[in-house]
Amino acid sequence: MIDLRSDTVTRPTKGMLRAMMRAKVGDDVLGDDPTVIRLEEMAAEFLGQERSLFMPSGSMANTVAIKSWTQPGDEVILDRGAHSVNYEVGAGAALCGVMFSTLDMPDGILTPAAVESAIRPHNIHQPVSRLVTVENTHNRAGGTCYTLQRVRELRRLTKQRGLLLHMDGARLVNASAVTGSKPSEYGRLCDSVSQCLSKGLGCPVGTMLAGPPDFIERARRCRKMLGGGMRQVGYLAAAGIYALEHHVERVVEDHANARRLAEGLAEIPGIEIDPAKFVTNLVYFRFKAGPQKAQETIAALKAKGILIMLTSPDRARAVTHLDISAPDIALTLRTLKRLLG
Ligand code: TLP
Repeated sequence: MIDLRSDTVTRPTKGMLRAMMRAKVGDDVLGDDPTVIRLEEMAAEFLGQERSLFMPSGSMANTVAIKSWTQPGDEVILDRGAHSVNYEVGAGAALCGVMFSTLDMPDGILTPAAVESAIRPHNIHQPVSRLVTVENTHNRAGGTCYTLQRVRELRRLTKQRGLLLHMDGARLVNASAVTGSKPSEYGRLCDSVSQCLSKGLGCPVGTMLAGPPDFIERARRCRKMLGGGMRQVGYLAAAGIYALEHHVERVVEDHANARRLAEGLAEIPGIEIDPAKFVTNLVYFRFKAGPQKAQETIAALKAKGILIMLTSPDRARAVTHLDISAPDIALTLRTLKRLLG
């Protein structure tokens, strides 16, 4: 099976499984799981913050970050294509009671001018602009990356105007590999930052949410409220430790495979793609013949053991990861060529 639907589909490697089997565990809700404590210390340093918290998912990390920074009625400024707007089941509204003020950024990357235009004046009639969220890399925009300089500019603006800055860093290690700026350098500029363990880093589950101690204390209570307090979770934390030690640098291989894929797709007549746009592990493309051909092709690929996800009627996403090799990409391209030829 060549599963390109997402980088969330990876299976633990043998080394990771060994680390999980050997983990020393306790009860993390009672605060005494030694492996979780170690992972949280490592991730805090990795993300340039004082403390971190092991979350069950990236979605819960975003919700908990929003809930820990805001009051109901506050406004959160973010890109219209953001994961929190599109794929978190309305949690911002339902669980945090916040309004989303969405900006239309063509590449998903917020500019200080756009954010500034969305900040509300202090006025008794208006919601309070409280939080800016940036997504790095930006999923729906095709894995676009923030430069450190851009985050610095946003940091300056949010500080000046009394707002907070959260980074949804589900794929921050991928952004780092492209820009050369460390996750800790990005993290230091934000009030809170997350990094998923279950995507490019290859863990079965988990996301680290990092920030200052008072924020992490609120986040811990909030995670418990949402039912995300976990018990002998050191077995999963051990996978996270293993991933931070062994799987960070290797994401460049995923980027190289995504590049091979994007360039190969550009040579297939039935496909529309600008390969230069994809610099990380996410590749989006369109079937020129429209939705029916798209569906038929995806089904025919599936019958041959190749899984790709449609993200709209004629648009698909293919994601490279730990379980995808260069020969897998070559086979995918050969099969697609035959199907569309
Ligand atoms: N993204 C998933 C789907 O939910 C779309 C995927 O397959 O890409 N932030 C970003 C930028 C994400 O892409 C995702 C997952 C999350 C947060 C949420 O992570 P999980 O799946 O752990 O809740």
